[in-house]
Amino acid sequence: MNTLESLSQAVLSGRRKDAAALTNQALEEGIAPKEIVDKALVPAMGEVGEKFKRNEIFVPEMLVAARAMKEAMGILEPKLVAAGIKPEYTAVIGTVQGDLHDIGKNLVAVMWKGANFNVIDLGTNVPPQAFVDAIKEHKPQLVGLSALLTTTMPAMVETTRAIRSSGLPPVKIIVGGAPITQQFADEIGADGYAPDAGSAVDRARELVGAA
Ligand code: B1M
Repeated sequence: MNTLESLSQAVLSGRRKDAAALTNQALEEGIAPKEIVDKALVPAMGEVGEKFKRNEIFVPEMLVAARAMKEAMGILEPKLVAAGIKPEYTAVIGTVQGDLHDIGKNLVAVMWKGANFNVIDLGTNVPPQAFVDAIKEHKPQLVGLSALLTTTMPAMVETTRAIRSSGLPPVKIIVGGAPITQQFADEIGADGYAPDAGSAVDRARELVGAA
């Protein structure tokens, strides 16, 4: 197994220290930081998403894999920035107003980062106007709204409405969270829905035209 394959395996199985050591080893071998991201980290997180979708792994395994990826990215990010390499797509994500649940939203954010999106995470209890302001500032291709409470589903409607009527250039909206369905997404005029963090990567890539 070469270094990139070993790094992929380390991320997949959540071995944080190995992920850091193998990232440094790959750099020492002269492998470009972008190649490490594209050939080891992104495929590893892609596989994590697939396994999660198939219920072969669960939230804890996903979190340790994400932590290992973060460790590797911590080493690579300064080098990517220095080389002027930025992710091609930007996504803004947040849990809608009134809702404090963030575990699922954080998983989606980390999977999007793993798919090499620049992710602006607005946190929880995010008012519609804060999404609009973030779109103005960061010019994302994609906005992700998460809600875990049936009582905060209307905030998703408000937020979608605020974004659509803001006069800003069109942006794709993807929604998710335990009470959200494809039917609800269609009703509120969202562009996409994903039932889990793995599918959220597939939908995101489709919506920005990267799939
Ligand atoms: Co709350 N809570 N909670 N809670 N909580 C639920 C959601 C609930 C179902 C529990 C229950 O009653 N059985 C219930 C909602 C009922 C309803 O609305 N029908 C509930 C309630 C009522 C409440 C409070 C009102 C309780 C109270 O105070 N009386 C209160 C509300 C606070 C508020 O938000 N204003 C509350 C508070 C809390 C805690 C703070 C204690 C804590 C949250 C901690 C945190 O998030 N930092 C909490 C928790 C942990 C839960 C449960 C137990 C777990 C939620 C979770 O993290 N799941 C939950 C019951 C349950 O689900 N068993 C419950 C794991 C997570 C990985 O899944 O978030 O679904 P999930 O995310 C998935 C997908 O949904 C999807 O991908 C993720 C990964 O696969 N997804 C997206 C999520 N966002 C997405 C976005 C996308 C795409 C996919 O695109 C952008």
